Amino acid sequence: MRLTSFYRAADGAHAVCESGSYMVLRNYFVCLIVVAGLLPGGAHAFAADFNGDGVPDVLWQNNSTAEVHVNYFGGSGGASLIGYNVLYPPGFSSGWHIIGALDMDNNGTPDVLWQNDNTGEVHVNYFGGPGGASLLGFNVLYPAGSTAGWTLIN
Ligand SMILES: [Ca+2]
Ligand SMILES: [Ca+2]
Repeated sequence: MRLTSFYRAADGAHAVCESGSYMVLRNYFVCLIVVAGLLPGGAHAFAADFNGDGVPDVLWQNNSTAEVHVNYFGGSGGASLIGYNVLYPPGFSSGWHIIGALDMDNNGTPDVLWQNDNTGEVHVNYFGGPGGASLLGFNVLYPAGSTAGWTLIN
């Protein structure tokens, strides 16, 4: 599964493929999505199929509380919001930011990559269960300080 990043555009709701052509939300394997007004405050989110229905779902982290939700999409063009789950309650992930959503342990459910804002430490949190919303465990990918001087490309 590929990582797709979502960003807010300044000039209207649209999606941009990695190839540079405009595309619809549904084709998440090849598209970088830009949706005006969907991501307030410059927050950004990641898309991956958490509930395994073949339609990408969107992760959100609240700018103030660090609460993280997964929003499930479906329907025509994968453009209907059909539900959500709370992956992390308010405050749980304070001081960390999401850098990816990929199936690291190959169990069919995307896992969440986190980087510490101060130390640069990187963890993977494994998910599973109904809707892919149950935190199963974690591992350390990079210990504190080991990513100093480097910028993640995603
Ligand atoms: Ca889905
Ligand atoms: Ca997984």
